[in-house]
Amino acid sequence: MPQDPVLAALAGGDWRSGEALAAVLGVTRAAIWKSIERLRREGYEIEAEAGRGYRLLRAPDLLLPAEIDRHFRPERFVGKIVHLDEVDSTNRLGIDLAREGAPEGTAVVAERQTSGRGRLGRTWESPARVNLYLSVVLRPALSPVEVPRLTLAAAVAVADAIAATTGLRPGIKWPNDVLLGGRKACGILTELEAEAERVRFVVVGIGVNLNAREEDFPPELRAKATSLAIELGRPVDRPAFAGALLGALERVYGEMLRGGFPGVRARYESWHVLPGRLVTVDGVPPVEGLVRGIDDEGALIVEAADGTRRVLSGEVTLRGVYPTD
Ligand code: BT5
Repeated sequence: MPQDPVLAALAGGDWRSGEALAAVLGVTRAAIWKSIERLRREGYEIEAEAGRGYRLLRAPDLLLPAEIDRHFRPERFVGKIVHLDEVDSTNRLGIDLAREGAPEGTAVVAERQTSGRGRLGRTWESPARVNLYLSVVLRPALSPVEVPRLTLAAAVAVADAIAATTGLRPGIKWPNDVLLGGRKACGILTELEAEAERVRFVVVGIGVNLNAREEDFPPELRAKATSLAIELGRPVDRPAFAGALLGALERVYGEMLRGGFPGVRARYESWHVLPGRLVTVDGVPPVEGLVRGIDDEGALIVEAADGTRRVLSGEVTLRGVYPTD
């Protein structure tokens, strides 16, 4: 999405006169003033002084599309970002937009969710203005059974983005929890609409705890949830992280379309924390054993007492990572 031209012209933080802005952008000075007023309403602090013009002092700490755009140059994705202060669920809105024909890469971000969705009807805690709640519309040429691999690929994108922007070392717990220091920092929920053999669209929903403090989580979650800020001891730049994540997602998604899951498997394995651990995977009956790793289809390989098992879905319980629900 093209950045706001006035904002782009002020981005360096230097004084720019109204006259010069109007000339460069080919609009009237009144139009410049209108843009300044709109940016201020969005929370930008812009100083104005007679004779000198305008100067950008501070961008708001919000996930505004213009701020995310500064950290994301789309190649495959359409680059449209819908930003809301509050929404029930970014996935719900993403699905509605996809049904209306939203192109691939359309993203929804919100400062707060009132009904953030986890898997299997669970809830995703979504406190206001501290984290990232992001949903991206994808239209991959995949069959529905291949879609869970896309969720694994999204976990790789999150881990890559965390490592690249903070230097922290995240871990992925199969299938798609991203952990920091053994606690959950991110959850991914992929929803899709499909015909028998063909996916119509996929909405990949990603919740990343960025600047949440312990007290932003309900008490029962504090022992098993964390955020980038808790781990780093300082807040992170939320729009910069969102931009980095969109870039990582676009890259991993491209690799997935070119080479299938085998193309991202090695990167997944580099973050995976389960190999060599004893686990129980729920199901009827549950599978218990030693994790060997994953295969080319993203299935978890577990060495059980009665032989090697391929697990395609389920909740993994592991002592010492975090207590399960
Ligand atoms: C997930 O579910 O981990 C998927 C969460 C996906 C959330 C994103 S936010 C943007 C998009 N829009 C949505 O409405 N959803 C997606 P699951 O594996 O079922 O894990 C849910 C469990 O994680 C809960 O039952 C809690 O125990 C725990 N949990 C809830 N909120 C959390 C948080 N903010 N941080 C860490 N753990 C949390």
